Amino acid sequence: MKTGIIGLPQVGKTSLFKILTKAKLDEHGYSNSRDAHLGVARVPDERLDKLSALYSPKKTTYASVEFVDVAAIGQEALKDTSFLANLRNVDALVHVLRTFENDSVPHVGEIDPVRDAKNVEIDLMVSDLGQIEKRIERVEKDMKKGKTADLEREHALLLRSKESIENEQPLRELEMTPEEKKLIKGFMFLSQKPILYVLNINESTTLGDDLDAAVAKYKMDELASRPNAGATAICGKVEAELAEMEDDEAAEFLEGYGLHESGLVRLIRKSYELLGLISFFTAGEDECRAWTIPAGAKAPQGAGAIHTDLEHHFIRAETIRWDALLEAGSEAAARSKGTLRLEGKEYVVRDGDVMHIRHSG
Ligand SMILES: Nc1nc2c(ncn2[C@@H]2O[C@H](COP(=O)(O)OP(=O)(O)O)[C@@H](O)[C@H]2O)c(=O)[nH]1
Ligand SMILES: [Mg+2]
Repeated sequence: MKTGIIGLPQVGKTSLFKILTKAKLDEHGYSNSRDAHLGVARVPDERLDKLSALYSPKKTTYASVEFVDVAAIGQEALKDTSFLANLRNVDALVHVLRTFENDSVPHVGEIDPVRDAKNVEIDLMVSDLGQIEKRIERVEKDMKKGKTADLEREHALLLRSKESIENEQPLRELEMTPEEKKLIKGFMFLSQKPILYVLNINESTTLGDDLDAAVAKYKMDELASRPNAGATAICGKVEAELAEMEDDEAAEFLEGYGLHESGLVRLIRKSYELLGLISFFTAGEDECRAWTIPAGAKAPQGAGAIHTDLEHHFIRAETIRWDALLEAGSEAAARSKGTLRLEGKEYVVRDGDVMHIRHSG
């Protein structure tokens, strides 16, 4: 999964990127550059930590998410082909919105994340509209030479997309059949990408409550409730401090703010929800590992995430929920308790399953 971090200038995009990916970027030379930063974030997962404690494997492998930190969004940037290419390539957008106050960091006008969200959305839509209009022209030319069912289908869908944008409705809100989605996929429209709004809020002594309240406080609920959208909050400043700490110290630090988990954990979980992704685990003495699959995937498809051969030669999966395994204390104990099940090809994998794939060949 690849996520693009977008937003207006000076809202905390690069700070968030650095925290997520623990990247040590050169302080100098990124703020005005159009070059995108690429980094990989480990998906924190307490369930995997606990499985790892049980197995003491040689290696623990977390799921990962790729993040791209692009330059600030604006009409100018959206005309830049390399900027656009970087952004089109992502599966989802994290839109950082500023609500933190800091007089030394300039911001356009009053703090108003709904306004900022809408303005950036318009930029995304304008970029898509240009592309749509160009393509419509092309398709109409081709249709004059000879109509085909394919051309007509594409034409109709492009007109519908155009109308949607003209009504200020981003493409992620447009209902499409799976066939239509496939047809339009190649354009990688920006306003079609699922979006997670991330409010970057002020530091406070009641941060736990403030984070929970932020989405409603800044009236982001309406935008967040739209199709393929979500919202969460972080405090970039506190997260930056957390990122520098060892686990024990971090836990204590979080407690001091009335928090039980870091904002990043929540942010990544929300991204998974938004994209309809879940995790399952494989566990053994060599490796304990998290795998990411789409919700609704059946066991063979899950096996395919590990290796395509496992999908083709799938027979059954020995399956148990992560917490049931921990409760039993070992696979053998779980087997005798009957909590370790054998699931077949039609089994829909659930978030938190631990699986052993049995295969032929
Ligand atoms: N007070 C405060 N300042 C922040 C926070 N996040 C970022 N900043 C500051 O805002 C400035 C811009 O941050 P940066 O991440 O470079 O923003 P970008 O332009 O969106 O990439 C920097 O000086 C940061 O130190 C925050 O949560 N609180
Ligand atoms: Mg930046």
